[in-house]
Amino acid sequence: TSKKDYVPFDANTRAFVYGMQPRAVQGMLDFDFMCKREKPSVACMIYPFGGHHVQKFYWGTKETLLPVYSSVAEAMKAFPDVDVVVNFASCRSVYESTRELMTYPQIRSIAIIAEGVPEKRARQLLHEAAQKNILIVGPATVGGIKPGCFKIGNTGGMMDNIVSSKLYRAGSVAYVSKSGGMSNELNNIISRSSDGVYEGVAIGGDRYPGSTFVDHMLRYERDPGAKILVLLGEVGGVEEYHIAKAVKEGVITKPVVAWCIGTCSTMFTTDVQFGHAGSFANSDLETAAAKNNALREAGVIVPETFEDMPEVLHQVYTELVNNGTIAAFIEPPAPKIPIDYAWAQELGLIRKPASFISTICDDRGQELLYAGMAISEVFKEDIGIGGVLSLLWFKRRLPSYAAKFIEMVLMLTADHGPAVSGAHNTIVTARAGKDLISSLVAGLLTIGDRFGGALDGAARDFSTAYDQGLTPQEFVDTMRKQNRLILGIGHKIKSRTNPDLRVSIVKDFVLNNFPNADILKYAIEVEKVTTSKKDNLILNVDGAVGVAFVDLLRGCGAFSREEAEEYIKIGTLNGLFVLGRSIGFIGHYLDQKRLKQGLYRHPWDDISYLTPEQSGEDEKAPGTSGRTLAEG
Ligand code: Q5B
Repeated sequence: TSKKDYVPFDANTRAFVYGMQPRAVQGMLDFDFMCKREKPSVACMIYPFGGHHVQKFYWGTKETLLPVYSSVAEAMKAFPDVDVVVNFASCRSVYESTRELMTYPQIRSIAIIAEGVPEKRARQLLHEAAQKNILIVGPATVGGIKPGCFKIGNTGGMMDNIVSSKLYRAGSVAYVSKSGGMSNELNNIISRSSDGVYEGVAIGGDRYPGSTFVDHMLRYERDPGAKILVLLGEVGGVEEYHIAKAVKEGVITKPVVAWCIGTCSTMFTTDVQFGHAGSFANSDLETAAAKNNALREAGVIVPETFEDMPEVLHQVYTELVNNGTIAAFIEPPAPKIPIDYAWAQELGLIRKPASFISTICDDRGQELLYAGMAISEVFKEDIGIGGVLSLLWFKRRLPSYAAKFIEMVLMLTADHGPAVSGAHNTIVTARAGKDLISSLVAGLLTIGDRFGGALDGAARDFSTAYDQGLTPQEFVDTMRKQNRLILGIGHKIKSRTNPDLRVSIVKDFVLNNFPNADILKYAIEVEKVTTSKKDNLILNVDGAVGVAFVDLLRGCGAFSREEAEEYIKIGTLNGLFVLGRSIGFIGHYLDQKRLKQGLYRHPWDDISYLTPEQSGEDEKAPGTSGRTLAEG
């Protein structure tokens, strides 16, 4: 490219991001937008898994798509203008990926973010990069930033931080430090004590960084945009001495303000390893104090303490403004940054009407809450499935007899053999090769007024008749006049002489445990009327559970009368049958699969074919009687 060799990044720099790092990419794009770049600095991501695809990002308030290539070769071919790579590969794969990247002559700079890269590997990479004249920043670095131009990965932190340090426009101070945290501190100090950062690089905390303090300081020396150089060194290593030498020998002529942190290490009675791998003094020479002295002696401006650094920097800056080295500066207005919705919400800056309301369960906190009850409490108090259902259906704890009744209903309705409509459909569906959910749903979809879904209707009709003061006989007569079946009455196989013991269990429990069983008692009287007409017109399981639940809702003290009516109206009670019978349907599904039953086909001889009479001699299917509707 036509770039000067001391300028690795400018306002036209385009980069590859190696690794799936959408947050870092979004941070880079937000920075670009804030700097009023025309094109995003990220050309594409390279991610070896998942094939070639695109990912959506914000460009300001609008959205844009960035490609993701699964190979370096494809990315290089698609974007020959890219000369920087931000390599997020892990310490395990970064060696191979960096070496591969370096085989492409278009690449001039690579930032290696990974921590824990083996020193031997790091040194091999440096050697190869030096031969190819490629600038390596890192390993173990957040990267670097060129205000108004380009930002490597997550450098500079959140957007509000970038704005407060004015990194959206160039200043005159170029710095080099080791880590992201130290760089952030410098961004802040420099923006307050001068016209701001011109460029900043964190070389990384490892013992063998890809580029060193002096490499960058020499670049800054040659770059006319950098007027003041800042070095933030640290205990460990001898890199800072190279700066001292360069200043002493006049290789660096621009004012250098420097400080080595870690001067407190002498206060410890034992040797101290600070956060970075390289921040350990192997000899007195490597202590921060010794390096600060050497820098001072060489002519570098070294404050008395780190706290004095802003003041010292400000003095240097003012001198350069006064002598005309730095032009007077008019601060442009800070750009407006679109902030992510989630972040704005967290900061309490915006509000939005929710699309959904939920009042039964909350999974947002550390612990799941069922109607306000922590899941650990659910188990500590051993509230059982009846208690859980009370919380999730009725948003309250019910008396223990009520919870027990609910459990009892689920157990009673769990199954009634393979012949009932729902189980039959589940079995047929399972045998057609369908999965559990399809087979279960096929069974559940048969639940309705006639089969298993008469609970709500029974609850409604019996309680209404009772409330209206109709005698059982009047109720039966009224229903007959209206040509309506009484929901909850009648059974295909159960009768007075073949009683349904499930119903007896319900009756016994309710009559012995509920404070009030008015509606159940009323239904038992109705049953006497209907069975006097026909033996199978008994109070069936749907009816018994339905009316008993009205007694529960009305009498347990946990509901107002309006609430009790509403639960019946909104169709709560059929849910008990649906839930209970799901246990059985799943059982039937598993049974069929275990038995490896093949496709079911209903036998012809079990179907009366009463088709319209045809003219001529029709071919009859084998095994059919061939009788027609006309023949009777
Ligand atoms: N008649 C249940 O009918 C059944 C009458 C009636 C007045 C009535 C029928 C019915 C209401 C709905 C209901 C829940 C279809 C049932 C359940 C779960 C299950 C199932 C299992 C399990 C049975 C013959 C004569 C006719 C009718 C009259 C019948 N019901 N009159 N009110 N309710 N009930 N469903 O035996 O004069 O001859 O014309 O719809 O509560 O689903 O185990 O199988 O756990 O899985 O086929 O227990 O009663 O009688 O329809 O031929 O009627 O009785 O008008 O009179 P059937 P039909 P007429 S429990």
